[in-house]
Amino acid sequence: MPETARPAGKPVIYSGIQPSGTLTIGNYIGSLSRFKQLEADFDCLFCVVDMHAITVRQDPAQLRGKINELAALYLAVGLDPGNTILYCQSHVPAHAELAWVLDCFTYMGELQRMTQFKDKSARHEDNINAGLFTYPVLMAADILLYQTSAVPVGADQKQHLEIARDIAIRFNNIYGNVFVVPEPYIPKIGAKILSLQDPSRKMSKSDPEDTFIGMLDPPEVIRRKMKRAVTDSGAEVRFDPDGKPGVSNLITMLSILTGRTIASVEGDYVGKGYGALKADAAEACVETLAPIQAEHRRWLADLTELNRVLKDGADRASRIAARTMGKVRRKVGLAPLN
Ligand code: ATP
Ligand code: LTN
Repeated sequence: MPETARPAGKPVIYSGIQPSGTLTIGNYIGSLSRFKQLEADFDCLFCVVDMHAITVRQDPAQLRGKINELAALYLAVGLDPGNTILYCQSHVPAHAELAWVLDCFTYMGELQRMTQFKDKSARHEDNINAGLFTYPVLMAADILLYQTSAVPVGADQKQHLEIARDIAIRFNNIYGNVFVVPEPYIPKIGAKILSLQDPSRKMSKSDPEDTFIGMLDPPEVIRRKMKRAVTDSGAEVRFDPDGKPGVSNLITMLSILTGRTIASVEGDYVGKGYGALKADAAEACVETLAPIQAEHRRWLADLTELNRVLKDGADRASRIAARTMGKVRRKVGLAPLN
């Protein structure tokens, strides 16, 4: 029988988010909001990638809190843990195990080209550690362990997806059909929501507070941050990402959060100023986030149930991961476990 990389079934979707801060509206638009729609047609695994988060120094107590906070947010957007596998990366040691093997199939030169490594090493000059450098290999292991077909992420992760594909193809060329080669699944609009204070950069949860709308921000904070968002010179509300990046960023958010086209949103502001756009963008965030925040509070009030969900997810993920790991061990020639 020819060897296939995965058993027949629905295609697998995999994604991860770092518990490195409070999720932003950028994380929501670029990733989290899309997960629920995928649940029906795919076998989904969503992960709290806590091992990735420690590539930057974290306060241990705070990190533990952020892990619960993120797990509760995954659930608060409506993911069904009876169907989707929701778990914490460090609960499944196969991630670290496969990452080591894949390290031996990844070249220094490939990792040196990663823009996230360059960015993060510039921002954390005192802690340019080896984990920050091999971060994309751990991400490749996350994805390849589960024979993933598609990975929903924001545009910033495109380069990491390419390296995951290159590693999978390289490994398969040597050992046969071991891994499914994953495809990136990046939204056409909203793949890169920009910082409210510096629209030349993406919105990021590890940046200062006033640069992002947090998914857990109360309404008055959202309104204040939006009011202070940097807009562009001139007064006309027009969608022009190169000439008017700040205004275009607000139009994009408003369009996605209200389910309207960019052109129709733009049309509403003929003859109106930036103030009206900011106020409406703030209200769209408030309205989108209110029910999620309520669900989030409910999940955090029941940590026993939250931990049960994560434990069940880790057990299910471990069983799938063990199949891939067994095959990898055999193919590479590591000592058999018997
Ligand atoms: P950090 O600042 O700690 O690196 P981050 O805000 O970049 O965090 P991640 O945990 O790295 O967030 O990313 C989670 C998901 O959100 C990924 O799929 C990523 O591509 C997506 N994402 C992150 N920032 C944005 C953004 N500004 N716009 C759209 N999608 C985004
Ligand atoms: N590197 C990603 C987070 C991440 C991920 C993954 C995303 C870790 N493992 C696997 C998709 C699939 C980030 O920084 N956003």
